[in-house]
Amino acid sequence: MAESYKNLINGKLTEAKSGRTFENRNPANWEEVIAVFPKSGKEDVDEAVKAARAAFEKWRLVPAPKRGDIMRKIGDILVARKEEIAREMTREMGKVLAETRGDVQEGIDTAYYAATEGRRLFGNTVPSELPNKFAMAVRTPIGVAGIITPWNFPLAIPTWKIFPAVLSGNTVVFKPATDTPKTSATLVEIMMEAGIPEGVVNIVHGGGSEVGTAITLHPDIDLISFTGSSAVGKQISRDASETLKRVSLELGGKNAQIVMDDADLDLALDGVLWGAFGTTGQRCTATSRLILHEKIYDQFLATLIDRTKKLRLGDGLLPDSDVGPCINEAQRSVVQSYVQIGMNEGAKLVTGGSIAAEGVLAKGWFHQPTIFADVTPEMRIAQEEIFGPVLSVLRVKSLEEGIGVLNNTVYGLSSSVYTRDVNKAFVAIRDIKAGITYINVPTIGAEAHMPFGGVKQTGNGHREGGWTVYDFFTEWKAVYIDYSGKLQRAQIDNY
Ligand code: UN1
Repeated sequence: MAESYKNLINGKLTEAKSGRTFENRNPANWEEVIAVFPKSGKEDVDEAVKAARAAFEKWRLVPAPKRGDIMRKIGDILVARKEEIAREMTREMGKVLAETRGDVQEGIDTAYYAATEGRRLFGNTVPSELPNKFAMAVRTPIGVAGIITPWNFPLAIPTWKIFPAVLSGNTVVFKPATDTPKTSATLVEIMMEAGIPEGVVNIVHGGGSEVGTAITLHPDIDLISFTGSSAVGKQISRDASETLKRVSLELGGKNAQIVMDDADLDLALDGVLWGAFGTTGQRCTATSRLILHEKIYDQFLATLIDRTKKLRLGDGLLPDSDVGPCINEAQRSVVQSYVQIGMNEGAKLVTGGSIAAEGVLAKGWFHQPTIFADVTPEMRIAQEEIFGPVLSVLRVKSLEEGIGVLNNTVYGLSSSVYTRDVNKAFVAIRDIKAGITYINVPTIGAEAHMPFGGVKQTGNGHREGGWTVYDFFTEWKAVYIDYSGKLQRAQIDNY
């Protein structure tokens, strides 16, 4: 019998009111049921919001350094349980063990950053224009945050959102992805063990159209932080506008790596292999396009094809697997449909292109690492996010043309340029339209203490990570204190 999980609302384990459940399965071996979770609905969200709202009135008054102490403890527990959580995460979503360890590490880094932020949460003091008057701006908690997260970083992304939300004094209703509910349940369990009070973090499992929509429309939720597809992000934005919620959206990408003719080509090769096929291409920062200078195009492509063919597909728990499965059958079908689109558009399929179902691979949702060459900028495989192990290769004559091609999508999350020419590097940093630009580094691998997010249709202008995410989870309050003992009229009595 598979393990059975519940929601956690106001510190109590509760079934979905409907009594319905859903299963969570291993994408590398679909026969393996990992656990059963409640399929919740609006009525469960209502309970969670009530609990979070009541808890907010106490939690907002806890000194931030004290909230930070709990964050430190969460970090310590994550350190102690890192290996166990990583193994469970690989079973749950398929990426290889080195990567799930990295995912947990990103959560640890975020916890320790939040711990220290409890002793900062800096505001500003500024001079008043009037004598004997003091002016300052302080950060205040906002209220109840709805947190809706994807399956590709089942621990790291929830921590990016929940830790700063809670450290800032907000309370949380958390809906994790239905493909990865177990890692999320473990995270919440750890938060409780570390001393997060009942009601401050509530987890409600279930689908986007039921739980997600109920969160987004709920009048008593003040802000929404969402990472996922652009289509869902746009819907959330529309729904949240009904109650004028503050919304942070982290959506799609069509990230590119440019390789110039002066680059260290071995380094660039390692970079694109990792960026394109790490996490089976299922990162919003994944390298989906490779833009090669014409002088190195043929040589680089040949070596890339060779190295890609050597990547070993397999269960991420096995030490010799390089690339795990797609998350589920539907996602693998999306990948397959883009392979068909690429062929119909006249791009040249140079390796991969099929599902991988030899031997034990037949048990899971594996797809061969796939490369299309001779892709042109207007093709759909150069424009649309695929979220799988498919790389489109384009040819350019100069850095300027490369940057133009790189910028020519509706997205703007991550970008990368390989060059040894410092002048070219700085031109690229200036002219690339993206939230993240790497020089001689692949498009993946952002660090937890730096701003994370994108421009254009990748998001709506907010940033996660580092100090910047605290701007989203706090509200500025301007405070004036007049100690002159008389009425002083600003803009009037002093001019
Ligand atoms: C994502 O793909 O949604 O920068 C997040 C990276 C990781 C985070 C990716 N640290 O690739």
